[in-house]
Parts: sequence; C-alpha cells; structure tokens
Amino acid sequence: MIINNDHIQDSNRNKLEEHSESFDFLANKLSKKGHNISNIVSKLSEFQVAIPSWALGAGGTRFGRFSFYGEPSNLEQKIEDVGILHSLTQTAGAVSLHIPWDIPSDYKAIKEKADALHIKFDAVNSNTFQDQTDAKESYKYGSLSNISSAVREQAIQHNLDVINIGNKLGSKCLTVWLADGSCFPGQNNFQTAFQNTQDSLKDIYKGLPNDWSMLIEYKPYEPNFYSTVIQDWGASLMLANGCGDKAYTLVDLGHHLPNSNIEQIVAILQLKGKLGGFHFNDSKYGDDDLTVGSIKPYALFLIFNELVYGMQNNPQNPDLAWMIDASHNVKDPLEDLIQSLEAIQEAYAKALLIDQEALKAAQANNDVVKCQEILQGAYRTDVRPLLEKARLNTGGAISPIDSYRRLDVRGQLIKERGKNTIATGL
Ligand SMILES: [Mn+2]
Repeated sequence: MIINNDHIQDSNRNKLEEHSESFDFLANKLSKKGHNISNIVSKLSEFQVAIPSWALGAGGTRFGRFSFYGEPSNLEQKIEDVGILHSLTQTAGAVSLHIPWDIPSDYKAIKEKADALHIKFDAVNSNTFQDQTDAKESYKYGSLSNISSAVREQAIQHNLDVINIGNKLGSKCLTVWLADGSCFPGQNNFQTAFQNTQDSLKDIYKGLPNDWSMLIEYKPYEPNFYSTVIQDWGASLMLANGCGDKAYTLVDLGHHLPNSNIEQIVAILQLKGKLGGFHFNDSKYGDDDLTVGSIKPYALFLIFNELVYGMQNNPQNPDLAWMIDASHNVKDPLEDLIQSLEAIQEAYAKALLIDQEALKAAQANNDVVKCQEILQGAYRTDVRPLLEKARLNTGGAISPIDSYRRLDVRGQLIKERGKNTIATGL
C-alpha cells in the first residue's frame, strides 16, 4: 500500500480549521516571547528518525507473540511500511536494517523502492546474539568476547559482511550491540572478555570505510543476568577510544539501570565528541521497549534539552544517528511507531523553546528557582500545533494516527498480504 498526497490532503481537510486556530494562537504567544516560529517549525521538519526493520511486526516476549496481521514478510514490504509512516509523519525518512534478517536479494530493486518512498538507509545492525542455521561456531558463550578465537573470527567476519551489505545500500554506519556476558559469577574472566572485545572491535574497525562510523551500544544486563561485557557508557567509551576517531558510543534509553541520569550521560559524551547514536524507547522497569514518552516524558524532555544544547554548542560531536528501538506487543506496530515519532518531536520542540540565554544567566546567578521555571515553562507548553504545522508544510498528516485509521491502512495491508504473515527475524 502506498499513501499518496491526495489521500493525506483528504484526511486533513476536516482538521485544517482547528489546526489554524490553535497554531495562530500558539505562534502569536511564542513570538511575543521572542521565539522564531518558522525556524522552530523547519527544525522539526528536518528532524528525521530511522525506523528499525524489526519494529514493523509484532515483537512478542519470551512467553508468546500475538500477531497484528498483515505484517511485512520481506524487506520490500518492510520498506513499504516505513514509507507509510514517512508519508503520514514526514519524520521517518530512514530505515535501519538488521543483518542477517534483512539481506536484500536484489540491491538495485531495494534501493529504487526506498528512493521512490524518500527513505534512506541509516545504520546497519550486526547480529551475533543468536546462531544462524548455517553457522559453524556458536555464540552461546559470547561472540566478540568469546574465549575461542574461532568464534571471535566468525563474529568479526559477520560484522565485516554487514559493512559490505550496508555499503551497497548507501549506509554509512555500523551499530554493534553485543549480548556477550555471563550468567553466573566465575563463568567469565572480566578482563579477558573485555580485552577480547576490544581486539575484535579493532579488527572490525580496520574494515570500516573512511566515511563510515562505528557505534558501540551498551546495556547493563539481559540476556545475560550476572554481567555484560559492555555494560555502561564508560565501557563503551573506552572501547570507542581504543578503536579510533570513527568509533562512538550509542545511547539506548532502555539500556540503563533504573533512575540513571541519562541526560548527564549524553551531555558529557557530546562534550567529548563521542556520542554517535541514539535509540528511543521508554521503560518502567528495564529494557521494556515501550512507546517513546509513554512512561517518562519529562525525562525525555530533559534528555532533549541536553541534545539540543549539544547540537548547538558541540561542533566536535558528529550528527547523530537517531533510531526508534522499541517492540510492539499489544499495539499495531505502525500506530505505536506513529505515537513514538510524535513523542520525539514533542520533546524536541519543547527543548527548542528553552530560553538558553536566560538559563545561562540564571545559572550564573545561582538562581535555582529561575532555572527550574525556565525548563518547566518550556515543558508545560502544548507544542502540538507546531508539530502539525511542520507536517503540513512537508505534505504530512495533521493527525497521523487519525489519517492512518481513516485510510484503514491495517485493513489494506491485511488484504494485500494476508493475515498470517510474520516478519523475518521475529
Ligand atoms: Mn538499541
């Protein structure tokens, strides 16, 4: 199913008047406070977030998986789904592939399909957390950290293969996340496992094209429950520094122990020019992979405050690879992703409303009350009309969820694909 401009214009029609009223009211109010509205709206339009190829079907848990029907069963259909998201929201202009689940059989055809839908290929993700059917070695006891050099070599080669596949699609970035670790004290020698990981990453780094970057993702626990080799941002940063200038840390919101100060982590990494990628989701207890902004929207806003500050003040830090990394168990994955994209834009818009000069002055005066007033004043603003305007300006839907339902997208997909399709890798 391809959503064209007429579909969207049609579904926007009955919302235009209400949008104009609320936008004019907000724009007028914010302009009086000195905000440049068209600048904020165009920043929102430019902000594009990659959709991972594994988020388009029902994720499920280790206890079960419940289908939403009409799920994409191959890479072509996954790209079509990202195209649907992008037409409606105009903020999902990239896809992040997971190898080996999404190896194209026809590179030219896949690139043409993505081009036609204005979808770029963002970071490619390697997978050494499960065994493939034809694999010689097993990752049961780790991959890049494994005690066996044969296993490490297989895992290194896989990452080099992923770079090669990404290169053919125009990707410029490899994301490495390792499940490596141990489930019981004494199972691993921490130092050996870390050193093996560093050496393996250096071998992968040698195969990285000059205009590529390598993102190293960390996670405190799961699937291993006693130790993880790359457990936090410090370990990731050490490994990135050990590899070189093109290696960076990737922060995934769900990969922290409860109450970690993630905004401080992203601030310091940007100061050091080492924040390369960012994965959005939300969580209550652990790596819950819930809809962005559904549990802790204020924390997301505080993180965006630091990200905006970094984007404006840290030229030493590269442009970030933004991606949603969530799993959809009880909602239609496309509706869930639309809600996530909206929450990201909302947090970004609110962060753009923070008066940085006033905040700096209040900090200089140790006026703590004023500092909080400035942050919360921005946070309490209902910025949704700005998001609507950004979407309207670029041909998107005023209300993407509304249009998605009005156009009966899921019903169409079920008609086209049948009920019982399952996405590769899920
Ligand atoms: Mn992630």
